Amino acid sequence: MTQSQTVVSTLENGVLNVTLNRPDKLNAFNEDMHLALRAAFEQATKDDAVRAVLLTGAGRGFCAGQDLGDRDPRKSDTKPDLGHTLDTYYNPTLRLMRSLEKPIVCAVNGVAAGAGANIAFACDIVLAARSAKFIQAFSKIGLIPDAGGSWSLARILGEPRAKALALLAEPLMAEQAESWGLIWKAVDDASLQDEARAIATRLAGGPTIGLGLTKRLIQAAPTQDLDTHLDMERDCQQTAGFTDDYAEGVTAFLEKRPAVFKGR
Ligand code: LHQ
Repeated sequence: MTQSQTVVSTLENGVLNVTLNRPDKLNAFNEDMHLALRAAFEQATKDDAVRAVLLTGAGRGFCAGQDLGDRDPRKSDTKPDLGHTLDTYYNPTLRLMRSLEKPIVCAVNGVAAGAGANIAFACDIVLAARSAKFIQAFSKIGLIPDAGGSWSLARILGEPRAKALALLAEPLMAEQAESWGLIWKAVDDASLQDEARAIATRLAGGPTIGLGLTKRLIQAAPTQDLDTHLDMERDCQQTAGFTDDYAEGVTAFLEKRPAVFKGR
């Protein structure tokens, strides 16, 4: 199915394939693309047939952040309210991605700049083509890293690397991003889509509720103490234990056969 030309989405084997599709602009965000990407994550949230998401970009780039052609200061007498832009476009999508209790795999097929890089870092398992690079381009135009970037960079990398990347806006190659723990894996360009699809398909055939609860726990861990977290693990394990997929997983183990999970 396709809701928009700027984001193409299709459902295949439980995987919602979501492709940013403005290749002549390196998939920079215009209003239509913002709304279409959000709609895709809304579908992923509501539709039980979606059990994993695979996000990538069409053409040679992943996403170059906000379309700066839409923001030409020479064509406006008033200063823009970028806080409103974040409230209206980026932040709802980021919140949907983080609260979606299904895995999001990201295949970074080429340059990821500005908000484009930070959308990738909000995904759960990020693979990048070896030739891809990540650029916190914001400081070049007087802005701060948005789309969750100042949060995820500080959390994942710590202050020294987060600050240098954000203040200098120098490109970070995929292999360096992997060695810093910012992404899961850098892979050969030619095998990126196959490797990412294999991971997404495997996750879509997994115990969706257990995977979603695992995502919730790992995201909650940095902001709570161990006691609180142990209680949360208890509650999530209780929920997981009530699923058909848990019964199937154990039965399959005892019967020495592969489990067939239904996502419930
Ligand atoms: C683009 C863009 C682009 C339009 C490439 N826009 N056309 C911002 C403002 C408001 C609200 C809140 O949030 C934000 C968040 C942000 O994302 S700020 C950061 C915005 N992004 C950037 O500053 C990155 C700008 N792009 C670049 O620095 C380069 O294009 C990169 C390094 C991404 C790629 O460089 P190249 O591989 O050399 O490609 P290119 O520069 O030749 O770009 C190819 C085409 O894509 C070109 O169009 P053309 O018609 O000349 O072929 C670019 O103008 C266009 N393009 N990024 N963000």
